Amino acid sequence: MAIERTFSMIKPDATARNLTGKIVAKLEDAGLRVVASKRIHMSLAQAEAFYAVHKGRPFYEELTKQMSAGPVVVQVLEGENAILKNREVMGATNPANAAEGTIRKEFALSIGENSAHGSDAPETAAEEIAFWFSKTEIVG
Ligand code: DAT
Ligand code: MG
Repeated sequence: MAIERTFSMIKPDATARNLTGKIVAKLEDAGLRVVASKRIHMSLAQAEAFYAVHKGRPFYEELTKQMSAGPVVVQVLEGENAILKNREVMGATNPANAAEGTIRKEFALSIGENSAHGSDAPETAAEEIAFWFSKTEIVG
């Protein structure tokens, strides 16, 4: 299996409840390594650009408002099969469907305020990493 990099974000609902460490611990316990990390407060325009793939969906406005409403922690994770592994540790988008022990099962408040983001494929991982990080900020 290949060593991959993926993009991860701890969302405003989670930073507001001081859950950053608990979420990172779950990722690290699964064998993922944080090779870049920063806390930022994105603008509405940045949220709209980052989530442009969802433009036109009924939840787009709520989503972009929530993502720019408070600080987030953006991260690059590295490890075996990191893209899928991160998605597994996060759990299903809707916390009602998330498996026991996952980030969203334990911490998410709702389908919108679901505590974590993770890239869903190699192409989106590369795009999302490049959206938030320069090459020199990633230290493997
Ligand atoms: P994921 O974050 O699991 O990749 P997604 O890409 O389908 O899910 O959607 C991006 C985010 O948009 C998701 O984390 C929360 C929000 N969202 C998705 N579907 C929603 C819905 N039906 N109602 C409210 N928010 C939703
Ligand atoms: Mg997604």
